[in-house]
Amino acid sequence: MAFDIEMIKEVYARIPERLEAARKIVGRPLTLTEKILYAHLTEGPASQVYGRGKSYVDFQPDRVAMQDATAQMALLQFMQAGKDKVAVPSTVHCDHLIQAEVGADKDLSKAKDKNKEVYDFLASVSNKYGIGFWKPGAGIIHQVVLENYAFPGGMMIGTDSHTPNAGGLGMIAIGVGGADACDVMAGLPWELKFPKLIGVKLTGKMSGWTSAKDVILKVAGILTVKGGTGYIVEYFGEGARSLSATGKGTICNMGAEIGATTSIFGYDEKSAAYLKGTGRADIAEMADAIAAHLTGDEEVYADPSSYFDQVIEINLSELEPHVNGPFTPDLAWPLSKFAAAVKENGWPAKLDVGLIGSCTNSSYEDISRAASLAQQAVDKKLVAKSEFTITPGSEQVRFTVERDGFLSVFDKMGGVVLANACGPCIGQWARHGAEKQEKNSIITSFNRNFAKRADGNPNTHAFVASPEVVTALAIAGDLTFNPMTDTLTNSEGQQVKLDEPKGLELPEKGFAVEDAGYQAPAEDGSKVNVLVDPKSDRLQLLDSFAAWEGTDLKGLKLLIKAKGKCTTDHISMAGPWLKYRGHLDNISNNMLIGAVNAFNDATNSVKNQLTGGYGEVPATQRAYKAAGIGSIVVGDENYGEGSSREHAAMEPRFLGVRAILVKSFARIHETNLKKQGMLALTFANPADYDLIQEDDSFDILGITEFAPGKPLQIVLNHADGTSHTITANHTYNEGQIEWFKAGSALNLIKAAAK
Ligand code: MIC
Ligand code: SF4
Repeated sequence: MAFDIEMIKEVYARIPERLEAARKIVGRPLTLTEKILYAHLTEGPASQVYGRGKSYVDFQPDRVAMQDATAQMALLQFMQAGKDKVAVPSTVHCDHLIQAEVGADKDLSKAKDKNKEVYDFLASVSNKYGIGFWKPGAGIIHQVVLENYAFPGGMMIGTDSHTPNAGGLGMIAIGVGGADACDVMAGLPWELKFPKLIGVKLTGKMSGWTSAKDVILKVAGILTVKGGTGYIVEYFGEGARSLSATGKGTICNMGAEIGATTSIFGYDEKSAAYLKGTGRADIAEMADAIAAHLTGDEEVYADPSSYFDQVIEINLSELEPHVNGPFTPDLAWPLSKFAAAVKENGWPAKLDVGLIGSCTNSSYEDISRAASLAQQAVDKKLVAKSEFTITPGSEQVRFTVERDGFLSVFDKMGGVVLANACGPCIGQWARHGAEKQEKNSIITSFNRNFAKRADGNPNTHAFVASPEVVTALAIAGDLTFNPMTDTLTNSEGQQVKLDEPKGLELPEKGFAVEDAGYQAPAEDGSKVNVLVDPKSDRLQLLDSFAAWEGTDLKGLKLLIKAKGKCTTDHISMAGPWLKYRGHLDNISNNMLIGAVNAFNDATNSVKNQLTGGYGEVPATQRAYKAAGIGSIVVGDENYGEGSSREHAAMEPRFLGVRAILVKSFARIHETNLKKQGMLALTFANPADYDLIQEDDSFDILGITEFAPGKPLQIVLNHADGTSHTITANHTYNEGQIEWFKAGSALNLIKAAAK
């Protein structure tokens, strides 16, 4: 239906010539990642070698995808860019704003009602500017993209950190902020620092309880939440070829949890089968014709350590199922060690809820394997002890698994099918009793498990595992149950054991769907009006941020010194705040409310240096803004980890924070800050973090000579009259410095359109 065969033909037509140029210039065999990146250079055939981890490079992505919670800001920015139509095929997916409460139908119709204004806005902007629109209920962005748009050898960006899901089908797919999407839709190049490469060699073959999810759960344990920063992860080997395309998608999806720029698998028979299974036999045929270009060179895979910056090897035949958590996705436990970890750490062993599905794990294969366990529970007279929910990733998957009887099996087990949407994964979960903040455990087949993420309760211990393991543990109602070794007592008092899960990669009768939920844009959108009610509390047209005043920044107050993990969920919480994603002023009231203040270990309580009293972070910052005083935010390692939401950068910018000074940044967030005209700085000496005191004010010096590679100096003026001068590094290149000077990257586009 919605894919663009002509565009793919063009991409495939230029690949051979581009790769020949790249091979000549680079002078050695190429990884798959390099092939796709070199085939998408703005400059055309490569004229130079780009340094991994060094060179900023302009790319020309083939497509853009946006989900409703980030599309609002992306499109509000695009509306200012002065263009009639998007320059590359783009889509919007309505998936984040649907709250899970009782079940799919009722929840969906309630969401349509509640979010009408936002959906109407997104539908009309899409219609006007030539953007494909996927209605609420159509599915989750990454699943819909995999089924309809992803193609081997392509390159896309998406305003969501799990965009890399499309790497399962051999595409370089990267999560970005809305401002980046706006650039590409406006026809500008997209800039990325040429990534370093991690090679993951998969040998052997999985069996039994192990699934693709366990590969990434294991990799997350090895690399940690920071370990992928600045890298693309390329998977290869006979083990890789044995995984289904959707299993590969799961692995790439969750590469976001290790901070990787993206992850990718080469084109193989499984990719071809998935393309055919999803109605794209023509693309499979085209890909077959250039198959050698859609995977890394043989020499590379024969001697990976000569070509990758880091190599990991995993033997799938020996890989155990894993459970990761709580509170962070990189705390990896092999199933055989998990029960002991639960007991030793005092985590609640009683499992309250098991949740399967989401953009990470809702393929036909996942659902069929989980259903085979649910069927066993029914056959063996086991009554599931935990609540159980199923979130299909798309209407096409939902329709097909319903047709094939899987949903009715879950129903017999007491499972509730939720809407084809993000739901509990992003805190859109009206979980009854969560407000009591009781200590409890849940397990999901999702990707993230940060504190408070699913239900807002800081005491919910969330674990992540494959849908199979989630289902088995939900049947047992007990986190210490190991389905591979333990038995359960059934309703007749007998001891029974669950057999290994079984499933099918693709439906035997093919996929089916009645209404996939797609709406094509108008051919000529010039007559379409986009209305934003000035009184709306959900949508607000944007004003430009002010240009830099041309001087060093002096007398900035410390707003907060954040301690420990500070993800985008801490900086701009999702859940109840998702409703304000199109209204910058309103959403700014959640700024940093989840960050822990290093001086009192409290959240949302910081000292107001003007009054000496303590107040909420947004209110304190609004007081500085009203007084015309700038401020600074100090943070720890991997600041801004997690989501692509640029609200986490726009809110501080909007409220008058001038600089973010941290030990290290997560990639997407650092770029988002730069795009919005903010100073994103790192401590040259991380121990200087300890010098920052609660009553400090700051002078940032050297901005008048702001230049690539040249550090800035920051004077910390302490309340007792003493001071320290520290060095702050930055990664701005020439172009990015211009964004800073103009006040934002968008201000430059606007100026050029005039
Ligand atoms: C997430 O998984 O955290 C989200 C919600 O999908 C975000 C995007 C957002 O905040 O809207 C992401 O991963 O980028
Ligand atoms: Fe939605 Fe969760 Fe996937 Fe993000 S990770 S796109 S919130 S399902």
